[in-house]
Amino acid sequence: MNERARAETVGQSLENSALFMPFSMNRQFKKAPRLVSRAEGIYYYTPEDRQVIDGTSGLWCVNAGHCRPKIAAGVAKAVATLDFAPPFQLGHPQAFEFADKIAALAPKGLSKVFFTNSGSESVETALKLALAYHRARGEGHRTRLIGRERGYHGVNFGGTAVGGIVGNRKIFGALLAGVDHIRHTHDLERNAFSKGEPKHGAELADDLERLCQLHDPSTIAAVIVEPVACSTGVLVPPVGYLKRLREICDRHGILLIFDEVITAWGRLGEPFAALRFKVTPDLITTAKGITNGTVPMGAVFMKEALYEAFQTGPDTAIEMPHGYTYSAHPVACAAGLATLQVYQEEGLLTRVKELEPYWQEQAHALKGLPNVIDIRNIGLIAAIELAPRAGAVGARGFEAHLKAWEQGAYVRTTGDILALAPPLIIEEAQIDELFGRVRGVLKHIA
Ligand code: PXG
Repeated sequence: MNERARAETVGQSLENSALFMPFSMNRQFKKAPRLVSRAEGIYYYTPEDRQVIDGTSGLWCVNAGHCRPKIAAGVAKAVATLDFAPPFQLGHPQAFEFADKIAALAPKGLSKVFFTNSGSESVETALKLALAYHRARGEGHRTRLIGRERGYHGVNFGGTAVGGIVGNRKIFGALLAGVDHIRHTHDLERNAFSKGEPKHGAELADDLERLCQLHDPSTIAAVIVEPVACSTGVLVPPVGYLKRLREICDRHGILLIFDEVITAWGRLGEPFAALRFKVTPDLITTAKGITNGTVPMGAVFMKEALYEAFQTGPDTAIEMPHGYTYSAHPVACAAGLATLQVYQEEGLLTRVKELEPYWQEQAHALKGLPNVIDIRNIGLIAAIELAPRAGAVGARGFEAHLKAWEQGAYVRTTGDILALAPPLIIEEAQIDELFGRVRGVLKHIA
């Protein structure tokens, strides 16, 4: 049976499926499903065994490539040895080992780690820690949380509130009180076709100063931004922008949180984007690549001073009434430790430094194709922005997504922006293969 015929058969059987798919067009998908049944290296395989190049590392998480035997073995061993251990008032050795190992990779000073199960939970944890930290130091009046337009910080209430993607916010009511947003940095007029950090826009960081004047800085607890805003379509920070945000936060005693759910774990050629941009936040949230996407896990890194601020009551007091049943889950810790071993043995946390010039060149070689209004890149990430069709924003982008799938490339799209971020093990010839397929798609999209 050819793939189309098979898909139709599967489609019929999925149309009444119980599954409510997340962030998906359920009706469209169930009519014409796109399914994968196995994966290896940088490729997915459909149930018909058609090979599809994974242009987005799953959902920006499979940094070491798919189905790595060492990670599979680590996970299998953990499941059979210690399937679960309560993380409250009890521990298991791998939780401590993993925390110490990843803290050693974090920017200097971010020496303590709190485990969660996802990026969304990491964000909630970081926001709560920020509020509790100020309170512990007698600054309980710092209750405001500041995000940025077009930011994505997961889907729980705090993350949705500080997030700045309108479609993700508008149907969920009032969200959190006391949240405000600084302006986003996307500026095609001045920065289209930038390679790496765009030249213009450092001054947009001063929008934080504006909010400080509006609300009074003493009311602001924390600012959260993605160093590179990926979900919204890859917004690379302008030169000097992050440094300027840091300075404003320092001036006013505001905590700076970098949401590195995507940008950590080698994506930008360093273990964390903070190291690449040489700007140190007070907290870092992460997830995804921490276990190469195999087992759900997230983490929040914090400066020693945050941890210390909570260690003031009697020894018999619980310092932080926060945590999850599955914080530091033994299977996730095993996946994380095995992932880290693979990252380190293969130099993946810094490999992108070597790949980036070639990646950049190939991405920008798509300039001039129909409807391409911008190409931008940093690390092993690239975005191709297409002009929207009149009266149908997103239609061209979604068509590109579908066509790419047909042509053997899995590519994420958000609106009319294609985002590419393959596994960090990709070779130059495979970069050619990926861009070759994308080129084929763009040539044929009206
Ligand atoms: N923060 C950031 C910066 C993220 O990118 C989250 C928080 C939430 O993580 P969880 O693990 O709760 O999903 C994310 C997640 C996409 C895409 O295609 C991006 C994410 C998730 C799904 C799709 O851009 N980022």
